[in-house]
Amino acid sequence: MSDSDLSYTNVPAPLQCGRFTLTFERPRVMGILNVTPDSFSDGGRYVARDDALRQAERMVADGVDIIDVGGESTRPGAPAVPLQQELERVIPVIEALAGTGVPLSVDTYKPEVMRAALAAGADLINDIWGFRRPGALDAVKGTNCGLCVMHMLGEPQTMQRGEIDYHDVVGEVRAFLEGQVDVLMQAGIVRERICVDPGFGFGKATREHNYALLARLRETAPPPRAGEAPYPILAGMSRKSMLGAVTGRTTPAERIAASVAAAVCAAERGAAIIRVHDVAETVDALKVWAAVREAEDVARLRRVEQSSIR
Ligand code: 9MG
Repeated sequence: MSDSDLSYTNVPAPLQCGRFTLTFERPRVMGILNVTPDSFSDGGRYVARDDALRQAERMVADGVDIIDVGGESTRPGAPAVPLQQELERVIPVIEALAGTGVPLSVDTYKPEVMRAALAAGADLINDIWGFRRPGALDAVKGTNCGLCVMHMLGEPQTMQRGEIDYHDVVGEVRAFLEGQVDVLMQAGIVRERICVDPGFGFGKATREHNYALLARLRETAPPPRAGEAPYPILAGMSRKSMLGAVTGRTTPAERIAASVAAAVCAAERGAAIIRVHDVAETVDALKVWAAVREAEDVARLRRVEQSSIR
């Protein structure tokens, strides 16, 4: 049975993404490539360009579908990085990876970095601010890159300091994403270029908000119009504190098993793209998940065949 024979309900719409069109008969794995000395879980091991490239090669060998390059940590409380420094970290890595045949994403909210990254060969802009900052929309408007619109309450420097309050976290995240997708479409960006993200950990209390969002992941996306496929949802929970909150693991690097479990939960709930540090482990786990789905499909087809014979 091929991917296209599978009767998964609600396969997300394909994502136009620069040089690529990503389809979602199965969830795609986005590997995190932090080119920062203070990244929250790999401790800056891949600061040097060559190390970053080696890490990217490893991810490709492990079956990654997209590589997300970031030059500023989004860890709670992490300092902002000056523009020039972010450009110096990220652009040489994108240039070097542009020939790998893997779609390249850039994790940035700065319009200047977006423009330079697209010129260097990036295919997708992953903006934790959801293209709300001045100039962000203009930087991507006239291009063909994919856009990841993420929900965030507050900002990375302060988001876990203040009171985090939602009346209905899933409804409020969806309303924000719906509004922001509308803004993008009013600016002339077609829906085929857009994926959405509830922003796990970004202004959410560790347990109740994050797990409500995961449990009801499909409901976090703007509802598609009649006859349209759902928006692709990106889910990023890898090594985050929401996993520490239930496992008691205080060190991010100890949260690999929990991250893989979260990835499988997200796949089961319709995630199109899963952003992870641990590519090999996640790819294996999703293969097992997909084999179960395929066996369910076979059983379903058999039931249909038998009922039509009777
Ligand atoms: C950069 N970054 C860190 N966490 C993330 C998440 O959950 N989603 C997206 N899109 N980007 C993230």
